[in-house]
Amino acid sequence: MLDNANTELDLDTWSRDGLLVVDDVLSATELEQLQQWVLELENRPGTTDQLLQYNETTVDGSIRRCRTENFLPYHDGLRALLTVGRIPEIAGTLLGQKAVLYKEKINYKAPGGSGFAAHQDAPAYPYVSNTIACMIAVDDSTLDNGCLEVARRKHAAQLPTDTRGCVEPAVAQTLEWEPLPVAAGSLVFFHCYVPHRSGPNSSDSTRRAIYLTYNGESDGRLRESYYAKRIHDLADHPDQLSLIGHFAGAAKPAASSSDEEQS
Ligand SMILES: O=C(O)CCC(=O)C(=O)O
Repeated sequence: MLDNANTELDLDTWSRDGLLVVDDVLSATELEQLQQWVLELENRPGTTDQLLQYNETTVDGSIRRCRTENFLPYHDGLRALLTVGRIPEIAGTLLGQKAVLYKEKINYKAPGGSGFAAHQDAPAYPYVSNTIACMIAVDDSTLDNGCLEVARRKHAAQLPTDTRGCVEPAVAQTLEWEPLPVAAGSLVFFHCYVPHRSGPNSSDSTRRAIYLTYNGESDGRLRESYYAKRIHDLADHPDQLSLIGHFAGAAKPAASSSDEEQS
C-alpha cells in the first residue's frame, strides 16, 4: 500500500501554518480497503485494557460507537499501513527524523454525534513535547458532518488551558477558525500545538476519521507507556475519551457485552 505515492510536500506551508493537507497518497482501492478495515474494527467488542472501544449517546438517544483506541496490536493490515511506508515517512519528513507511532484512534461521529471543544493536542500527550498528528479521512469530512476546524499559524506554543485541558474559552474566541472539509482518503498533518475543534454531525451519515500521533524516534518509543497511563488514569474518568476533557458528548467505555448494543 502507498508505494505509488510520489508526493512533493509543501514544507513552507507546514512550517508557516503547522498544518499540511496531502491529497494524493491513497488510491481508490486502498481507500476502499481502509474503509472495510475500519468497519471491521468498529464491530469488534471492547475490552478494559486491550482493544478500547467507546460509545456515545447521540442527540436522538441512540448508543453509537464514537471511538476506538489501541487497535494497532489487533489489526495486521492497519499496523502495516500506519507504521511502515508513505504515511510514517511523511510524518518523519515533517518531524525532521524517523517517526514512530505514539498512539492511534478512530473517531466515528455518527449522525447526531458530538464534536470536540477547542484544544491543542500537547496537554493530552504525556512523556513527550513534540508530536504531530495525521488525520486520515475515512469518509468525506464536511461542514455538515463536523469536519475539523483549525487555527493556522498558532502552533508556536501552548495556549492557556481551562480545567478540562482545553484552550481557555476566552482565548479560543479570539482565534481565527477555519473549517477544513476534506475528501475521503485525504491526510491532514498538524503539529501538537495547532488549536483545533469540531462541531456535531448534523448530517444523516457517519463521518469516520483515523487520527495517528507520531513522535521523533529520538524521544523514544512511548506508545506502550502512553496506553498504560491512559488506561490507569481514565479508570477514574470513564466519561472522558482522552487525558483531556475535550469531548462535547456523553461517552462511555464499551467493555462488556451489555454495552455492545449498536443502534
Ligand atoms: O474528529 C473530530 O471531529 C475532532 C477530533 C479531535 O480533535 C480529537 O479527537 O482530539
